Amino acid sequence: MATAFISLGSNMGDRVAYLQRALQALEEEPVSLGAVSPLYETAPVGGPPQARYFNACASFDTLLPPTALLRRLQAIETGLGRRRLERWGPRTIDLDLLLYENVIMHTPVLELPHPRLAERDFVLQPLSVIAPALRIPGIGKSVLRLLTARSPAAGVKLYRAFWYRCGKGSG
Ligand code: A4P
Ligand code: MG
Repeated sequence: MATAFISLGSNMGDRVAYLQRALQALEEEPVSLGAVSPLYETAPVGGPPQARYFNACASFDTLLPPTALLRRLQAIETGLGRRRLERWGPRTIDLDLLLYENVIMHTPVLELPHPRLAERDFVLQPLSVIAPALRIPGIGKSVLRLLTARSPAAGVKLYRAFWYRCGKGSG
């Protein structure tokens, strides 16, 4: 089993519902969901002028190797109406693979850890709640250290602490 972390984002339509449906779809995959972070409302970073995002992170255990896992995440995005029109543009759902164990890889389809993880408050803030001591391979610093080294997380506002049932059989 390998432990993986993903980030979830949505800034179109019923954003909370898209994030919830993405986690439900993930639970239908061969994965065992671990922790789900609180939900944050965040100012868009990069791309064209666009609506605010909801962002969260989640961890799970899986037997899927990294590239197969990315393909499953992309299939979930497609199933939830994601259309890739422009980079960093608005989206119903974005599922990024942040970390997969301590794997470091750079291929045209998959980079691990996610290359922009350490510079994004909308990733570091939720990740710091579920895995503050997690060390980022290649950088060698913990999530909490990366977050606190940045100026106070601007544009990242707690929206809801509990928004998805955590663990199987709990509701
Ligand atoms: N790819 C490579 N490595 C990975 C990885 N670790 N996880 C490739 C996921 N994908 C990875 O992704 C483009 C390509 O990256 C894929 O074909 C995949 O093979 P995409 O999801 O099709 O397009 P994208 O999301 O627009 O691009 P990208 O580069 O993933 O953008 P980011 O960095 O995810 O940024 N502002 C706020 N507040 N909240 C957000 O969630 N998200 C973005 C997207 C911009 N601004 C945001 C947010
Ligand atoms: Mg993406």
